[in-house]
Amino acid sequence: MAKKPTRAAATRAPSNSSQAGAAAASSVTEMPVFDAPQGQGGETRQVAGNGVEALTTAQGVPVADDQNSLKQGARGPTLMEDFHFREKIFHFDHERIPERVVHARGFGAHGFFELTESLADITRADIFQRVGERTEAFVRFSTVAGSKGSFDLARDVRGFAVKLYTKEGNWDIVGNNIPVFFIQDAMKFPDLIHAAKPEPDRGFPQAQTAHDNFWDFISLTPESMHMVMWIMSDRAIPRSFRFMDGFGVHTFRLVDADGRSTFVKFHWKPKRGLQSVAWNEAVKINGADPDFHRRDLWAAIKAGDFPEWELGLQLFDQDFADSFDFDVLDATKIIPEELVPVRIVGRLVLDRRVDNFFAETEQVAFCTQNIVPGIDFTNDPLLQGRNFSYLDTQLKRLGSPNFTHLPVNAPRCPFAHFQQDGHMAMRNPAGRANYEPNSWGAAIGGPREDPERGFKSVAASPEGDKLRIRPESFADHYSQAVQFYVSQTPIEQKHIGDALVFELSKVERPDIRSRMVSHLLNIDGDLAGTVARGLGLAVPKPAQAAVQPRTDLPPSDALSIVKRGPQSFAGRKLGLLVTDGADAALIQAVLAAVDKADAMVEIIAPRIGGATLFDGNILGAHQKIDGGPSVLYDAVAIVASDEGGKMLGRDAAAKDFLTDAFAHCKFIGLGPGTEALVSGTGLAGDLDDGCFALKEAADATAFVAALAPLRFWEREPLVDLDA
Ligand code: HDE
Repeated sequence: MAKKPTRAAATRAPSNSSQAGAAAASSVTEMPVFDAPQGQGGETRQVAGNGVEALTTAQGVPVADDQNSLKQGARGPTLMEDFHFREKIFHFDHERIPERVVHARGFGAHGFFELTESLADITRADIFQRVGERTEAFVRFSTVAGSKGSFDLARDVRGFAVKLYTKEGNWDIVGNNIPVFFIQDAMKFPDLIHAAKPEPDRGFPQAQTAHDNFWDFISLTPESMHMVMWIMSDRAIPRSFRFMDGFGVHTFRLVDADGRSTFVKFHWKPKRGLQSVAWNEAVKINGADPDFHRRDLWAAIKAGDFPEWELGLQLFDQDFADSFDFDVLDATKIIPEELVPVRIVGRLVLDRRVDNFFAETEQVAFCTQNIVPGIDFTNDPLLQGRNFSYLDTQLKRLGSPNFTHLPVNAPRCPFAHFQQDGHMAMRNPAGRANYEPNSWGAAIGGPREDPERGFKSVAASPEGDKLRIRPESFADHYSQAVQFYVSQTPIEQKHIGDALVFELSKVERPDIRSRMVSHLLNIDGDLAGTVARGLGLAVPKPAQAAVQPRTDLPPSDALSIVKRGPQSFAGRKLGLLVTDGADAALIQAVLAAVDKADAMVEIIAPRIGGATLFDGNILGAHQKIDGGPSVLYDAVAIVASDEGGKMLGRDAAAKDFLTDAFAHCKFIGLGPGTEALVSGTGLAGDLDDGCFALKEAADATAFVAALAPLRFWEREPLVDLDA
């Protein structure tokens, strides 16, 4: 029997009710903003009867009912003529574009580059001429292997891609947080990425290198060994995008007005220092907050704590290149900072979040070949290959050669050319002449070449036969891996060993595990022994090396995270677990000390509504205990009442909060009421110098000052029995 519809059942209150409109107006910054292109109806907004902006179709037709499709009878079929329904579903069906084949998961922000030292004597690049001048920038950080929806704390390289909208065109430095790469020739890139991505028959594992195919490829690719040291180090599990380095990786050239060139390597150095998490912590963060890194960047910018990096340059000439132990065109090698110091010439600040993730972070198109007059490539065969790949991939991903018309990709400087048409062309050249040369005269003839200011390649005279060959000068695969390993502090070396054992323990074929250990023998005998022991393997023979590894390269402090720690808690986050009845004065003192240290705090309480403190005031909570595990914080403190503390001592999530913080070598503040929790976790006899008693308000300042080293690594041998 047909049911008679009632008006109430058939419709929902429109979301643009005046109440919703008022609420939206009070949080304007979170409202979506659509910038309609000029001249396409965007200047004025259609107003609905209740005074708010009218919902329209994409054709601009005002919509009367967005809740129900058009039917023949209340329970009848939907009609083809429902153009609003069809347009809405059609558009939804086509919302996805192919994700990036690598670096699919990323997060971007806007900011600026400011020059602090002029390079006018070295390069004619406009961006490097005038001290104090700012250039708009967009930066996208990423993981490499995982797909778009993967988690942030994968063990992986991080992309660090910077688009600089200079006055002479867009310059992209498409770099990573690690200064070397797995391979020397772009020819091997598809193999490397196939091996790292989920195995093709089963479609897993996602966002991890801990599987047979990856280590099979790597163990057959000795040139990867230097990179293996870096990705097995804590560099591959950064605490935040804000606390990691960036590198241009390849050697580039800076070119002056006379065409003279200087070699250059680009470095981004974080103002807040380097920091990483522990592996066991990374695994748990991925469950607790898969968006940990993007949320961190979003929150820091929102709070006005703008992430900042210094731009550093290693500049050198042909004589240095000729005398250097390795080939400067080999992207598996660094130039130690002790050999060529990093000269700081500017700063990069990220001060604006994206308005729309898709429009900006997803559609931004970085291309290594986006360089500007005054910058040039070298013959690094990895870079040369990349120069083909990036333009090609944008066509696939964004679907049209007109991706430069998208606001995030468009130059900010004036531009003029004769390129036209194509899918989604938004601005074709005006006028009659769309070719060159033409004789229509300056006014309507369109743009002309500029031999003075235009981009010129460095004049080079390549010599030799046409060959498919790897140069002899690329043959040393181990020496810099040794140098990296000996530059690490003991705790960092231990983490490298742990990471190798973990990764290789997920490899099913013992011969692959063994082949990797045979490479490690060319890097460090103790490391190889530790890994073999951890895997339960007999130590194999060392791998045959094309060039005998050197052990005389001096350690470089710049390669260690711990040696470059910030010695400050600024920009970090304390997790403060409180219960009802807790000491309000002590809590206020901790909050004030954290604020003074330029750091952040999150309150965790048994209920998200907050805790009623001893003085009767309610302290709002950011997280409920199981929503705010200690892995999300750099350090933790707990302040409870006797009653609340007893409850914590019985609560599994509260016990995890403390035991994890302890296991991850965090500094811990233990306020009143925490005895039951400490004994409930069995840690009473283990508390060490990284644990601080917070008895009264006066203790808060000393506690927060003590957080500066970020971790109490001395604890690790006690909590990790492999140590
Ligand atoms: Fe990339 N890389 N890459 N890469 N790469 C891409 O371009 C490629 C390499 C890097 O946030 C792709 O737009 C080849 C080194 C970053 O949008 C693709 C080779 C370094 C990003 C591509 C390399 C990088 C990419 C996929 C070997 C550090 C993300 C989507 C020759 C210096 C940019 C895209 C963003 C992205 C190709 C090696 C950094 C397919 C062929 C070395 C940060 O074009």
